[in-house]
Amino acid sequence: MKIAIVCYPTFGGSGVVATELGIALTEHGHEVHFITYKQPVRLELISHHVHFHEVSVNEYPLFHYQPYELALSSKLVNVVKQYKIDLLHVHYAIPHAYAGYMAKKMLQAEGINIPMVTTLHGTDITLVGNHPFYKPAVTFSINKSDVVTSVSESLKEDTLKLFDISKEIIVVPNFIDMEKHVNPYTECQRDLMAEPHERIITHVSNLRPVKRVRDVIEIFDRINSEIPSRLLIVGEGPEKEPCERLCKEKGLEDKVAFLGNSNEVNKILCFTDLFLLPSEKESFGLAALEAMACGVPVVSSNTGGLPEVNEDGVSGYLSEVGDVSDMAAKGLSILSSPETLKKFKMQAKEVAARFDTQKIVPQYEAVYERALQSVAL
Ligand code: GMT
Repeated sequence: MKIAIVCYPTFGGSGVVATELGIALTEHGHEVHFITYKQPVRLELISHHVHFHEVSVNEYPLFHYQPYELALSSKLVNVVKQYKIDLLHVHYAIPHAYAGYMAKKMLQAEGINIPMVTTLHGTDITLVGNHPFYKPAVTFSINKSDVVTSVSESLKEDTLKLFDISKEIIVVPNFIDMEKHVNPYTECQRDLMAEPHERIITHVSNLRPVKRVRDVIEIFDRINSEIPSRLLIVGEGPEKEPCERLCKEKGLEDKVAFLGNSNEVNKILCFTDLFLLPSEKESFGLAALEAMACGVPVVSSNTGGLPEVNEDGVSGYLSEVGDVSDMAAKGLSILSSPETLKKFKMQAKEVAARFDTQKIVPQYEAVYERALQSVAL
């Protein structure tokens, strides 16, 4: 099948899922065309089955806002025609589903009937998409997609609650390539990051307010006062500066390292003992799954889809959003002895294996078959 994938190319869960999906699809013999404004960060163009088409928007003084959706839908039309694409898969409703639908209609006018699959990732529904500025366009483009998927049961429920949806929503969870995470429990190069008696705690996100990174520091502070530890914060975003200030106020500067955006997250997770994800909202929590696949237990909030991935008492623990004392107590119980930690590390990996690429990618292929059938009718 020839599939065009539209996504956000930068650091962020939806772009990562779209890129990893595209790569996995090529391994299943499909030809994949990424259409976006920049080469996706995890994409290496090493296979002739992978193509990247850049969408560029020329600056024009008349435009106060550059019309990206227009450029994207025109690019989609051209790529579909030139490469004889069979199917569009757009990740993130805004503006991708909207631009995809426009492309579909333009192609239809030329006698080309192409199905569009829309995958909802979370913030396109729970944070941005339901703002009155966007809601009618988001509702319209979801209802006009040939097949709609969401990354968790929780996001499906939120979508049905927040929008007037007439379309069935199929849940296809985030996934992880377990083969890439085969390292058994190992100390890796932890001596670069911590003293032998210290535990290593990690948080990875785009450091936006929704991630509650200040809670991460509060939880760490409580754990560190009982078990000497180090905190590694990976990612860039608006919460970085306030968090650096908070660390200073608490006298934790020497204990907390802000590592910025990193392509070496797996290496960092390899020597991590505990992962914290206390988010306000989280439709799935790909970062938690990546940690678990590396054998790192997770203490997270119980919001959104997190209970679907982080099994309470097995791969880690869940707490109410904002309950930093409870999260610290649960973190301490995991770190309390080497035996308990080892048990949670093993269990985290076992739970992650439920979301292996090999199990989830065929679900997307089944969705594609369904979408193709829907336009053939
Ligand atoms: O929250 C992020 O880090 C980025 C965001 C995005 O839109 O790229 O991630 C969303 O999609 C991921 C992939 O499906 C999910 O695993 C994340 O839970 C989701 N983020 C939120 O719902 C806040």
